[in-house]
Amino acid sequence: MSSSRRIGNAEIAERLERTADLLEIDGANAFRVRAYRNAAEAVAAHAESFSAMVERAADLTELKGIGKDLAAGITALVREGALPALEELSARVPLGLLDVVQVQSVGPKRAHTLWQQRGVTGLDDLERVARAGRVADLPGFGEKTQAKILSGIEAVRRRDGRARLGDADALVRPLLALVEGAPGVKRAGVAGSLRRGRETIGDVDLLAAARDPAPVMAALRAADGVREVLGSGDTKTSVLLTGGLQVDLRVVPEAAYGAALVYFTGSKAHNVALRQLAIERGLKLSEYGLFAHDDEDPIAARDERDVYAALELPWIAPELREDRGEMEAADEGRLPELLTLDDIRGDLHWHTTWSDGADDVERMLEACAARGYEYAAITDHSQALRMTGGLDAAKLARQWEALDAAERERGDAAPTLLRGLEVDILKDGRLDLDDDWLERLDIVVASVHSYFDLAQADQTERIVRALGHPSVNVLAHPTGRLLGRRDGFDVDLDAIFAAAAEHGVAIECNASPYRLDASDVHMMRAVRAGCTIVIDSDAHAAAGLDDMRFGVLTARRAWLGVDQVLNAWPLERVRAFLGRSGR
Ligand code: DGT
Ligand code: CA
Ligand code: CA
Ligand code: ZN
Repeated sequence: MSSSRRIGNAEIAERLERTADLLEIDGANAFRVRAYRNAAEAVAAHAESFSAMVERAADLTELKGIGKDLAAGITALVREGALPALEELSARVPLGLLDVVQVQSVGPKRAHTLWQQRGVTGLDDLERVARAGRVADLPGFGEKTQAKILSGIEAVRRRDGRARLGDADALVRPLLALVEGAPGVKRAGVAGSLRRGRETIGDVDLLAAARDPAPVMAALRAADGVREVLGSGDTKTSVLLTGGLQVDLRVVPEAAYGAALVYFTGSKAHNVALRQLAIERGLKLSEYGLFAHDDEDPIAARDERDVYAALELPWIAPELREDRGEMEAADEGRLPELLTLDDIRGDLHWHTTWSDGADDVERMLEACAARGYEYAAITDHSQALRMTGGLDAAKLARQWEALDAAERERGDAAPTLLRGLEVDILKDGRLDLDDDWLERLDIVVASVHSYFDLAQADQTERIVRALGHPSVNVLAHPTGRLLGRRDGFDVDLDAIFAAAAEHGVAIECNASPYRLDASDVHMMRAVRAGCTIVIDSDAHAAAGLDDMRFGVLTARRAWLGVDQVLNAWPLERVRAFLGRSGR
């Protein structure tokens, strides 16, 4: 019986290629791999449709590169819609490894090693073990390869859709420095969604002020990491970076920089509202400036503040420019005083080598001190997360002995160390540690790391039950989403926020750019429900503490100020919130 849909040569070739990839990852004989690759090439290059050839029972082995086994396989694929060798391999070799071999500097051989020796079955696994430093020590890998693999994973992920805020930010910093340093540049900055701090970025918008745009455009075109120049003229240059992210650069005269910055920062909805207001005031707003009717010279254009002021508005922070009521608030003089990174006094969620962190307690505390923190809470994983080396009571007791020693060593040096644990919420809502230990902790961060696919009612009940436990202080990453990879689990967030408010549990804004969870809109709902927010880096290494700024950006997008954010408070007030005066 022939399958209803006739399979094309390109698709047959693709299946053969995939079979070759899986064979190679599986560690198969090189000749067999080669045979599949040759066949794929032969099929792709062949003029007549293989489906038609099978239908008229042509002898496929007469074609160069196709032996008896392959001919049988292709015939089965055309007739049954499945290639037997591929079916057999797919049942055995994790298909996620096909993504893993896309990562720069991982070929099939290395994928095989990662799979067999580290249990890697996809990009997520690969990232986890690489971040934990467990790739470098594999034979033939090393630190350099591990670092390359980590950036390669980003590149593979970015290929589809929007980039994460953190990735776009990291890629753009050197480009912005280049633009700022280009001949004749008076001012330069980031605009668009990246300036507004959105959690994902469609493309990056850069703006520069210079009389002569040519050398500025040239600097971007020649930048490291530019794969392709999509277009380049006097006012705009667009390039594609190696990972697939697009960057648009506009160059304007210095006298119009402010108006252009307003325009290209957006959002579109905010711009529309601004233009409408200008019309009501008898003015005209464009990317060139704010004009009185028929005048050639603008009333305001040089600075953003001038443009807003001429519209009789205070300057509106970019994070608020989403048409979520900021125009009315500005008009009525009730814009919030937004949180800044400087307001942050401590980080209450990070990991060490006691579970899956890369740095030890001393190193993490030093890094917290370097960021000027007054307090910091160690929060390694609890035992349920076995692959992280999570802590049970016995291991926690050992950790505390080590912390005692560390504290004796440090004396009164800032930051004050709070003893915490990131305790798993079990399937039924119980916590992954005995009550007597939970009570002794300074801070209990509760989170879901398992059973993501419970029905909404069950998931909600499970979390609400955990929030009702008297020792819980924080609900970490409340939806469990991973940006660009995994949606949050199905849960009634308003019920969760109500329970959190009732029990005095803070809702976390997990600042990792992979999570940003709670999101800006979720935080708005949480605060409206009466919850306190805590912004945590969830760092798994010292450098990860810097993710705090992405959390602050996201909190600003939620209109938050110092008063709503636990870790912007002095230690005494934090302790009062945690309901513990010390052990
Ligand atoms: P993205 O790139 O999807 O993450 O989001 P944006 O906001 O960066 O959007 P993008 O890159 O298309 O445009 C940058 C800004 O330029 C946008 O926020 C507002 C402004 N803009 C672009 N096109 C228009 C338009 O057709 N009308 C108005 N009013 N503004 C526009
Ligand atoms: Ca953009
Ligand atoms: Ca753009
Ligand atoms: Zn964590």
